[in-house]
Amino acid sequence: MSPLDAPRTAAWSGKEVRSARDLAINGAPPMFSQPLHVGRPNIGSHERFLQYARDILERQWLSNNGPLAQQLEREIAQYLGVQHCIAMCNGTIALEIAIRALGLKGEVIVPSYTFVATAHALQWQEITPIFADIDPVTHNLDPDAVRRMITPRTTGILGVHLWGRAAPVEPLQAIADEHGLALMFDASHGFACSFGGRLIGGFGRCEAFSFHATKFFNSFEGGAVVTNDDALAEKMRLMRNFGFAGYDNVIYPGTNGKITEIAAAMGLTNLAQLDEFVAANRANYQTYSRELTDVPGLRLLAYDTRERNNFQYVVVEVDEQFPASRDRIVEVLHAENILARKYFWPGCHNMQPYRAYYPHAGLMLPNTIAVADRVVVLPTGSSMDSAHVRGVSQVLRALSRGSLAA
Ligand code: T4K
Repeated sequence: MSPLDAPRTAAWSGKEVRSARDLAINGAPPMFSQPLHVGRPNIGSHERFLQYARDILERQWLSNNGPLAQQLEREIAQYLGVQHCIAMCNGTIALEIAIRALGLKGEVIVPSYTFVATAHALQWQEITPIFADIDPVTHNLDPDAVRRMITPRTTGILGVHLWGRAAPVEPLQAIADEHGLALMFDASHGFACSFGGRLIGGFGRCEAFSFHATKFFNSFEGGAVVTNDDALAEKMRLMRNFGFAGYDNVIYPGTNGKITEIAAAMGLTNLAQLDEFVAANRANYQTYSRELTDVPGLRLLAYDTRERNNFQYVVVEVDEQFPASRDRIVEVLHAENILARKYFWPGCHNMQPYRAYYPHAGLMLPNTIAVADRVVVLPTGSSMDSAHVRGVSQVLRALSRGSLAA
C-alpha cells in the first residue's frame, strides 16, 4: 500500500468555527476525531517492508552490520553523493560517535535553539556546549555570534540545519579554518534538503542524521554519520561496534551504536518512497501557505525555492498583531485534537543541566529567546491531506478574529 493510500486516522468533523462557542476549548466537539501529530511517521509500502522482514527471519541475521544495514549505507551514500555512510541505532548516538571520533573536547559552540539532543551529545562526553545566538530570520546559527563565543578552550563548532534549512555553511567553515576548529553538523532535519544545489550530508568534517520515527525519513529508530573523510569513517565504524576489528581484536574504545536489520528494512522501504513523502509534505505546506497568507500576525516560515527541502516542519511565527498569544494558540489547537508543538522552546540553555550551570546564558541569546517564544509547529506528513490542513487553518483564522481569542 502506498503511504498516500494509508487510512486517514484523523477524520475532520466538518465543524465550522463561527463563534467562541464552536471551539473545543469552550466545550464544543473537537475539529478532529483523532489527534493530528507533528511527527506522525511517514511509512512506505507495507508489503515491501514485510518482505524484508520475512527475509531477515529466514536469514537469522538480525544485527551487527547485516546485509540490509550495508545496503542502507550504500543507498544513502549514493543518494547523498558522499563517500561514507555509517548507519547507527539513533541520531543521538550518531552525534556522540561523530563528536568523539573528531576528538572534540573542552568547549564546542552550538545553537541553544535546537532539540536538546544536540547539546546532550556533548555534555554526555563532558564537553561543554557553548550556546551561540541564532539569526532571527533563518533560525540558524549567526556566524558573528559564533565568533563571539570562541575561547582558548574551543575545539569545534556543531551547526544544526534547523527545519531542513542549511546552517550558514560557508561562514562557519571560514571561522573554523581561521581558528583551527573542527566543523560538523547535526543534520537531523536535513535529509533530502540541499544547500547550493548539493544535498546536505557533504558539509563540514561530517554530518549526523536522525532517522527517528518522527523524522521525514525514518527507520523506526536510527541515524547515520556521513563523511568524505576515509580515516574518520573507519574510526566511526570501529567505535560503533565496541572497537572490534575482527574476532577478539579490540583496537579502540567503542560503544554499541549498531543499527538493527529490522530498522534497516524500514529505512530501505522508506528510502524508495522519499519523493512521495516530499510531495505530500509540499502539498500540505502549500495549502497552509494559501490558507494562512493573509492572516495578520501569523507568518509561515519560507523555504528557498532554489533549494530542495523535505517540508517536514510547518513553522509559524506569531507576532503581537495576532490577538492570541502563542501559548494560547497551542492550548486552543490541542483542544481541537491538533497537537501543534512549541519546538524548540524554551531553548537548551533553559533546560537542565545547562540552566543550573549557566543561569545567565540568556543574556547572550536574545534572538533565541524571541524566536522560541513565537514559534508554533503545525502537524503535517503523509497521513494528512488538504482537508486536514484546511481544518487546522480554519481554527487559526477564527482565532485571528479577536473576539474568539480570549
Ligand atoms: N538533533 C536534532 C536537531 C533533533 O531534532 C533530534 C531529534 C536529534 C538530534 C536526536 O535524534 P534521535 O536520537 O531522536 O534519533 C521528537 C523526537 O523524539 C526526536 O527524535 C526529534 N529530534 C524531536 C524534534 O522530536 P518529542 O519528545 O517532541 O517527540 P514525541 O514523542 O512527542 O513525538 C512527536 C509526535 O509524533 C507525537 O505527537 C506522537 C507522534 N508519534 C511519535 C512516534 C514516536 C507517532 O505518531 N508515532 C510514533 O511512532 O521528540
